[in-house]
Amino acid sequence: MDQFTADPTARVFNGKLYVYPSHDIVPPEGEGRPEWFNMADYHVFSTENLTQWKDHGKILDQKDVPWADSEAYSMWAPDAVERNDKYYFYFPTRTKGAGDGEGGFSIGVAVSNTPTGPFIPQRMPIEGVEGIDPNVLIDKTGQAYLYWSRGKIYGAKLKDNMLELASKPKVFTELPQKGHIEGPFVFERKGTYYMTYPHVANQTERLEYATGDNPLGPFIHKGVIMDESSSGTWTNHHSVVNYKDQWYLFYHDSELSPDFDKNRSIRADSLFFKENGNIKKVIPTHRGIGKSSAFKQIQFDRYSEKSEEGVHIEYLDQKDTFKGWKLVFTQPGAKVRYNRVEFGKESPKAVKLRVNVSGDENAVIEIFDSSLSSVAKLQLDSTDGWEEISVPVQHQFTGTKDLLIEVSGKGSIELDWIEFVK
Ligand code: FUB
Repeated sequence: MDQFTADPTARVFNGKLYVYPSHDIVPPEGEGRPEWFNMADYHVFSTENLTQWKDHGKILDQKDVPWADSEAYSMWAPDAVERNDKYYFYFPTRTKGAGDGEGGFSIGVAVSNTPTGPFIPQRMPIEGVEGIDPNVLIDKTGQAYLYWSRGKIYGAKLKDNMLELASKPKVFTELPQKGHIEGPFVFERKGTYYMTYPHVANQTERLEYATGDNPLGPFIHKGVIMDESSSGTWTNHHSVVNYKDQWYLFYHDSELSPDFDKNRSIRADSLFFKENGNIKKVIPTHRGIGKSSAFKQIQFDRYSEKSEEGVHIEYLDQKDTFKGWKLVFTQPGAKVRYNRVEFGKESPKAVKLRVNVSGDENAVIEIFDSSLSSVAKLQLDSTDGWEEISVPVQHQFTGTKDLLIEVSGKGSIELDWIEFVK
């Protein structure tokens, strides 16, 4: 919520989840390419509970890559893998002298002793590779493969040094040849290799997949992992990761930049397989992943489910979307559910709500738990703008709960967040 992030590659290193995204920016006046993707550097983020994330700061800058055009703002979708206690960061960018036409991208490697850098870039890009969106798979025998895209999807074996190709690039002609295709991400599950990729089958990208018995295919097209975004964002770019026995899909959308789809933000949702190994389609949610602490602000506008009518979300500040959203209730009986709130072992004594109520003499906001017993009830007349109001909770409870908010009253009830108090 404090910078634009896109093309997320999620990886697990030493029990922690790391995300290596692209870093979309608006470039300084007169630099970069107006109305296009602009990225000057990379950050890495980590988490242990999927809710609290740490930004470890910048790990590589276009100015530090000896072979790159240091003014291209083209540090596109990256990947990172670990081998023999070293971390290899793969990234595409424009080569010096490539100009700003189509093409001109090479793929570089930067190496570090830790997942968070500093990453030291190699003097030259990987020989024999032209394109974007690198992805690396290390199979069970220890053989590493590099995948990338350039109109089509390519793959080749990597040498043990992880810096050079060990085989001639192969084009996966069995993948769609019509409609733009890019962003390969390959993973293995129960002996099956899943080749996943964004593809423009209609107007914008959707995430599709194919499977095979071998990392270099052939792959058989299986279906769609995620449909085109309802926001109209032209790109989607993803990765799939297993963390603590649950599969997740990391992807992006331009929800924090509704008027410019080249400033994107990472999202994540749980991913499930069918008995036969096929992937169940992932429907994007606002709620995302992880448990939210009951004792920190719970952004109910990132709901799991809501009534079709009588409640919607709006930005708190249209001019500064990083401030987030609010719920706006406009009809009595409207409901919003927020799953997986963690109370731990200690029951709260009260709940604080940040609300803005107008045009009402008798507004009621009631919070229920998963068994539909009332947790707290706030009755109030109109507020003086935004106010933080506390009410006692009505019974003792602990553990993980799904919460439901229901309102009644005739005016407009806006809710920013709720937070329980011990
Ligand atoms: O982020 C720039 C490019 O947009 C990526 O490399 C593509 O996969 C698409 O997401």
